[in-house]
Amino acid sequence: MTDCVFCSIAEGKIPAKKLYEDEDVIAFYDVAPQAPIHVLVTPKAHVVSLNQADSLSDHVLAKLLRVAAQLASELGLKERGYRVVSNCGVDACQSVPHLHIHLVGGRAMGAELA
Ligand code: DGP
Repeated sequence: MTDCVFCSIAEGKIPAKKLYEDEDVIAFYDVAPQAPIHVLVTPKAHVVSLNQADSLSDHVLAKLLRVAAQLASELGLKERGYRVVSNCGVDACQSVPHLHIHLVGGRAMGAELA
């Protein structure tokens, strides 16, 4: 999609520190990290948010979580733990309208989710 920052990253038009890529999914470091490790996992297909989950196959939706878990392990987060979040819409402060999962770790977080 034109003018979508994550589509541009997936197409290689905007640089990003990529950690994983296959035909469906790409993962890269967040440009404004909120923790020592802050990675975004996103489908290559343009889907605005989880509100459009039906536009993606179960295979791709599952892969987003699988890749997040795999990267958490590779980045050494498995033992201490990590948080996986997907902001959806205005009340959740979603700022990039392309579905993505935040993988955040490397520090202790509060018990509250918001
Ligand atoms: P959200 O607020 O949930 O939509 O999160 C969007 C995240 O995307 C935010 O943490 C910052 C990150 N981000 C925005 N633009 C870029 C970019 O051009 N490159 C990278 N790597 N991350 C970006």
